[in-house]
Amino acid sequence: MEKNAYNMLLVVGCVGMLLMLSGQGLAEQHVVGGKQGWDESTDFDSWASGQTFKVGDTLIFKYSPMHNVAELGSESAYKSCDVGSATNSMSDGNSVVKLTKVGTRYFACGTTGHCDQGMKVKITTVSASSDSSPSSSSSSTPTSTSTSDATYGSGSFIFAAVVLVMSYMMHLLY
Ligand SMILES: [Cu+2]
Repeated sequence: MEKNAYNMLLVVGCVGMLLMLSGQGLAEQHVVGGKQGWDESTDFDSWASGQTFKVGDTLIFKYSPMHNVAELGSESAYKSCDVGSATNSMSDGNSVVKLTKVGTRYFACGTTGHCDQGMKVKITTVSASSDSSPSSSSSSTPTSTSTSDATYGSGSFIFAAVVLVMSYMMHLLY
């Protein structure tokens, strides 16, 4: 009885910590198109509208060899499916794209006809710390990546501390 109560506390505490850590903006991975992946049958507009892309997040394109991923440099190239002007092309079937800065990026399938069939997606990335932007205007140092590294670092430290404390408590209990 007493033990069960302690175990419950431990579980609740642990889950709480994990929620806090995930709330701190740990980088998220977005599998483009969800379960269907990078395929011409996927509705990418509705998929993308259900996602929030933040700086530091990662896109993962999963597809069969008949497809590839071409990154397009402009909205007009995206609209007209000008895959010939691609700034970057990937065809390994499991392409990882890191969202490193705020802005819009355009991706399409380079296989003939696929983009016209709707196999394209527009990704708008927002700031990872939109709710806690720094107040001072003078210190506009472009250190968004190092800031998130620091956050991640302290998060790992807290997590390690929790694991240590928990193992100590488990030792006391049993
Ligand atoms: Cu395709």
